[in-house]
Amino acid sequence: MNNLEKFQDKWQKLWNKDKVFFTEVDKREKYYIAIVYPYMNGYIHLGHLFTYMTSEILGRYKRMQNKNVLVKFGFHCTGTPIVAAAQRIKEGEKTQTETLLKMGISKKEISKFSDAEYWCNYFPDETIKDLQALGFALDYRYTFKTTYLDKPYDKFISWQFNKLKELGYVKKGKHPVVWCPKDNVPVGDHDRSEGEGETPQEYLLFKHKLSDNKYILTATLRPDTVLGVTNLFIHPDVEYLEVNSGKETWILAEKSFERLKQQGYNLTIKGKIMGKDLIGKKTIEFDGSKVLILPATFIDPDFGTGIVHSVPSDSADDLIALRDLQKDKKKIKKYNLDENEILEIKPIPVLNTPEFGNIAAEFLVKKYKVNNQNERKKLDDIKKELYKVSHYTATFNEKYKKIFSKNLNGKKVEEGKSIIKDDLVKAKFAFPYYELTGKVVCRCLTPSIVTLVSNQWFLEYNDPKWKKLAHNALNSMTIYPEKLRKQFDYVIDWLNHWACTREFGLGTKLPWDDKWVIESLSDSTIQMAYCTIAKYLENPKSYGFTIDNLNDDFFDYVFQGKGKLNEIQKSTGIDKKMIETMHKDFMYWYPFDFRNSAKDLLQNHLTFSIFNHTALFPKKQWPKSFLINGRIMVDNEKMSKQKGNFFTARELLEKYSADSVRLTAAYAGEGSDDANFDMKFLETSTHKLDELFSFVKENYGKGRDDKIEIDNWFENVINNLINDTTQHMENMMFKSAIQTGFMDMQRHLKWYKRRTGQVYNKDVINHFIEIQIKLLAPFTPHICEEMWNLVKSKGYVSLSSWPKIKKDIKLDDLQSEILISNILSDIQSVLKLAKIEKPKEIKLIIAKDWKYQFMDKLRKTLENTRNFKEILSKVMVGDLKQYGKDITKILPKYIKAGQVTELLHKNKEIDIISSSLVFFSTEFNNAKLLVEVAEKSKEVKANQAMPNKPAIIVK
Ligand code: A2H
Repeated sequence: MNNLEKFQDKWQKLWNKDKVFFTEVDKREKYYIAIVYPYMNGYIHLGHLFTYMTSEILGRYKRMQNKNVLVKFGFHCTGTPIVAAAQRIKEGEKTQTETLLKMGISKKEISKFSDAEYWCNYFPDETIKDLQALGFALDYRYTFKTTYLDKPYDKFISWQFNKLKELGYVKKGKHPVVWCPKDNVPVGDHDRSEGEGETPQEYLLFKHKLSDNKYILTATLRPDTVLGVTNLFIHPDVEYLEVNSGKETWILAEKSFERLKQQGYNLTIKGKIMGKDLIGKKTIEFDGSKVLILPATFIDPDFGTGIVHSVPSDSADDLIALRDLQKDKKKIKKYNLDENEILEIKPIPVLNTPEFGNIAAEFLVKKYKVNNQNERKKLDDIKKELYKVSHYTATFNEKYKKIFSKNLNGKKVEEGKSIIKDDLVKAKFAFPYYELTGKVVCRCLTPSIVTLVSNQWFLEYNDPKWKKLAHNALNSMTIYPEKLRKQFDYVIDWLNHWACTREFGLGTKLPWDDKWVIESLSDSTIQMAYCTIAKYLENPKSYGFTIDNLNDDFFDYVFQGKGKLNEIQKSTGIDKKMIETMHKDFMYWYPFDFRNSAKDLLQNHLTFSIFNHTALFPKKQWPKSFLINGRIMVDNEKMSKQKGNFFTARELLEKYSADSVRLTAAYAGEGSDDANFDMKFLETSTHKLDELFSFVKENYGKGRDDKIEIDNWFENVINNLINDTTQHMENMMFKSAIQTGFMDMQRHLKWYKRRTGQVYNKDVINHFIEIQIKLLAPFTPHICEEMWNLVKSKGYVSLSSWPKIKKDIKLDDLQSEILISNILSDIQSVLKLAKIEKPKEIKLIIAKDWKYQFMDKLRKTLENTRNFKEILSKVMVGDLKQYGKDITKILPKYIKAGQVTELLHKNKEIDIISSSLVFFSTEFNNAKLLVEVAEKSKEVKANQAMPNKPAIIVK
């Protein structure tokens, strides 16, 4: 056991014994941090650890700012993964058994894991052990788990869902859902091995009449352009299906036949037909017009129905395919088409698009210089650009005056699109159809499909009223980093009906329909409110009450201040005072101030949390801030079990001290870019921290009483670093905080050591040590407590106050050391040039007076111009005129550099150098050091001396 490990055991025990992190409501300002809870199918790993460290550091920092800090920690058990894993153990499945064995669970114990509930008790207990071993500053009385296994939490979720239902935010309906055809369940974001964030997108299928009861189907996102159809495009070499749907026959591609069946259509295959066999035939359109079926190769047989209706006025794909054909006489002949008829097909203007005119596609095809339908990149770019512009800015032309249930002439597409859609559906010309926005694979490795489920319960995230509230809440929040705010806005807009129940899995039963269990992304949205009173509800015995009769009235009172206390006391059997205390605690702690997670929760959990808060709590209790962190890599590689760089927290703690692991994780990254856990840094951190400990032990309270220039400098450096580190902490930039608060502190200490010959000023070194301990305390608390104890002998650094700046920073003190370190490196260069290893004498020659005057003038002049002649004329004035020759020689170098920094005055320079002669002498073989001014020097080199850059002569 090394030093660090010894300290960590000792301090963890003491924190525990003295209840250092016990949290109670008090008079101080509060700060509430809500850590995202881990899923309880294993031990926490480095990924968790990295995310949690942000909250842990912040909590310790806020505590040192004398805030009353509550940190939430819970355990997520909801859903099917645990149940499925337990089932696999029951069946003796090999991989699952091995997974547990690899975790270090003994063979004897494995059989216990065939019970899902066992997982939900085992892993929370073990996670607490891990967090304790890592030195997390948590009050474990506030922890809880999800599902019916935690009775009060279960009641709380029932309350939440009853409330949401009352508000009209949970409804039964028939909506498209991402579905696993093997497991027969919705595939939520958390249940996917691929395709997080992908959703069903709604298209309309148009029915183009080919003959009595026979229709060709096409898919579109743009029903608004229905009056601009000029023809259909079909792929000549694709085999299509003819399928029966009731009395009708539909022609479509095979994939779309399967998808329609999955979406609930009763279809049977009747026959097959090649695309080319349909070319030249005509269909009747919605407005009664007849259009030709033509060949095109840009068509994807796996997407939509594999057939497209062409609107060359507003689709660049369609326009260019039409042009390709019009130019291709061979093809026209091949398919027996009438050339004149083909040449006559022209785009039909239907929309007016600002800047693009009434045939937008033509405008863009020209702008992007598209030559043919194979230029996919250009065409895809146009597609994206035009879709947005058309939707938000284009207006319908006069053709839309009479056809639809409302006069749409002059109206915006945005307003009219849904009217057209509804009319087309009513007229049975069109019907909705769904495709996934991208590939989704279930955790069971089966590709997911879209299916329409009825009788399912949905959270109505599509509700415009609710969306508006969510936007309002987001507007009032701080988002770290700010650039991700846009993404939240986007997700709020794009979220749709959310299937919030499952038929099996662990969870809370839907209170009014107990065949359903609430799924895992829906039972975790306002758990932060529950945590504020978890101390009581999870430990009712210690507060002298029972939770047997918790009901909605109870939660109404605690969270919303509604209802009559007397009656609630009666119905729950909980004393009025106790209920009132819980209400007060909640009001004190809420809202939560901070929550962070990796990016994958942005598009679901974090956004859901915003939605649900706006539904259930008043504005002043909406979330305050979210931070999105990157994912952790190990030595710049993705963490993976195969690569052997996947670590659980306990694996790391077996080999390294908690402080080293914490420091390395915190130093891995900041902001939302992926972070890198550097194994070398981890190795060396032990040594670095040990070294710091020895230094503190040897030097605290020792040193001289008199103060010299370098002491002032060091105090100022410390001030600067307190300032910078505090700034970084405030901005949640913890890697930068380690850089300034530890690395830079140590770097400057090295210089101070060197400059003082390790004879420190007692007050200054004491001050440094105390500040260093405090700046590091949120990151490496164990060793910091030990050092604090060494120097202060009582109290906890965890409870001490964050350092403040001692006095104003004087520029001179910092500059003096820059001067000394520059001279130091200049002497080294001169020695190297002269090939002298052990100098006997070093002479420093200070520049002549006029040069100081000159440099000052030059510095000011350079701020305005870099013109040689102009500068020369401004500089060569008064006394300086006589040095014209010298000045013209030295000027170009400074003009090239572009600026001159403010320099120390000659007298100050001489003072500083003179007081550092002993230092230079010890640095260079105890050489004799001499200083002289150039005016009195006989050395030829004296002329080279410049202000703050003495000439150097070595012997
Ligand atoms: B759109 P997204 Cl006026 N192969 O309908 C290639 N393209 C296909 C297809 C297939 N199998 N099935 C459908 N599409 C086209 C009208 C339209 C469309 C206009 C303007 C833009 C536009 C008339 N054609 O699409 O990949 C269909 O053409 C651009 C948004 O989901 C369908 O809507 O973006 C569009 O692709 C859907 O493409």
